[in-house]
Amino acid sequence: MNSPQENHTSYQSLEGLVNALSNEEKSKYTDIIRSINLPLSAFENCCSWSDKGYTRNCIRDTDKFELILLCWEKGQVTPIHDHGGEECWVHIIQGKFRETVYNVDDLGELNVVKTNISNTGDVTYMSDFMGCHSLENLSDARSLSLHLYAKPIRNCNAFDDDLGEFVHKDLTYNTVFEFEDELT
Ligand code: CSS
Ligand code: FE2
Repeated sequence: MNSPQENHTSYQSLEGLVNALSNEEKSKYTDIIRSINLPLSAFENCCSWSDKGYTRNCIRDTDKFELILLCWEKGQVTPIHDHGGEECWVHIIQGKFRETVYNVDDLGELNVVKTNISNTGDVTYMSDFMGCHSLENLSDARSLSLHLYAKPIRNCNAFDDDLGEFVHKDLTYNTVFEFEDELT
């Protein structure tokens, strides 16, 4: 069997990546997201940072998919959350992350199913049938992760530690990137 690298070119620009995601079927998304080999500089205009939490920076949002760059200060972490019924691929652009996967048992208790450490270049996949998860920047420095959702996630359920239950959460962007040929 051919490796993804043999089947697909490595995407040399963000625009090339976005075009591939627009033109290909969802069944190709795992191969595409694994083939990304972009320099850090490709993402520098998409970054924003906040002491309040990781930031969500939109690269492209269509009816079919959503590609966002998450920017993490040291120690920042997501709440435990699901993915609104959509598929989620994560490519670590820079840094080291811990993913903790949970399921909810018959009593409504959250149980850890597994933890997974990802480093620069690693790709992970998540979907609601696998449970819910949290992601944490374990690096001693800022980190970047690229997230592909198909279709886009407009909202999800996130665990509220104070309430001890999941709450509905609308997902928003900190920044929206515009490609040069789209600037007016
Ligand atoms: N689902 C989270 C990131 S961890 S996959 C989000 O989109 O904010
Ligand atoms: Fe997630």
